[in-house]
Amino acid sequence: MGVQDILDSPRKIGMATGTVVFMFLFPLYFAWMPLADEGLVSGGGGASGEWLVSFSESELLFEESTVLEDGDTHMTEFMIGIDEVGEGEIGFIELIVQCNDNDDPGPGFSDSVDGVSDLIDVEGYASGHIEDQSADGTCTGGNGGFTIRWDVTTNYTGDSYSITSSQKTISETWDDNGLGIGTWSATITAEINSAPVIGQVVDSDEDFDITWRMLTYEVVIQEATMETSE
Ligand SMILES: [Ca+2]
Ligand SMILES: [Ca+2]
Repeated sequence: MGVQDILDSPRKIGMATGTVVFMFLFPLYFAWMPLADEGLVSGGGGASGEWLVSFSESELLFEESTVLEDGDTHMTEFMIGIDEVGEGEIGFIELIVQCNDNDDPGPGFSDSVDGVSDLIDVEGYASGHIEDQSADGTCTGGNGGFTIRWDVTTNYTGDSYSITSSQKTISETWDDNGLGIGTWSATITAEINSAPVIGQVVDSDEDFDITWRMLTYEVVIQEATMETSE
């Protein structure tokens, strides 16, 4: 089929013209889009400007308590599925273990706890974005225990700020990239210390309150209002 065959009727000529126009406009459109996004040309939806970026946060808690004797261990799990994350992004996940040893008469002989995570079933572990951690703490001072935090979104603080950028760039900055889904697991081990009182065991165990906390957020991008000085 030659050009003459293609262009042998007005209808076919019309179709060919339309195709040529489309082929011409199509690259122009895509050449223009990135410029529009960066705000270099006006009229793009993602025009660069000064934006106020803030975060609408919500949290999901899982709490449990356990009583452990010296050397006892307890495994705790926090299941995060797509439904738990919802429309948001995961900012961070915390494991908070609290204890308050007041069983011994007077100071000293404090109990303590240590914990180590097992995140092999968490999205992002295999790629090294989310790593296992361990921590320990004594059960004294009214806020005994330890807290471990994993940043799922890099550098997430939740603090609002203003920036001159494009909305697209801002949205791409605040993204958990699908990481954090899976079963967050940790094992805690108790160390119980008892004051040596002849004839009785003063302290044989301790209560541990375990809290898993997931903070999710949605990015709110608003036009920064110009401050006018009068
Ligand atoms: Ca003790
Ligand atoms: Ca105790």
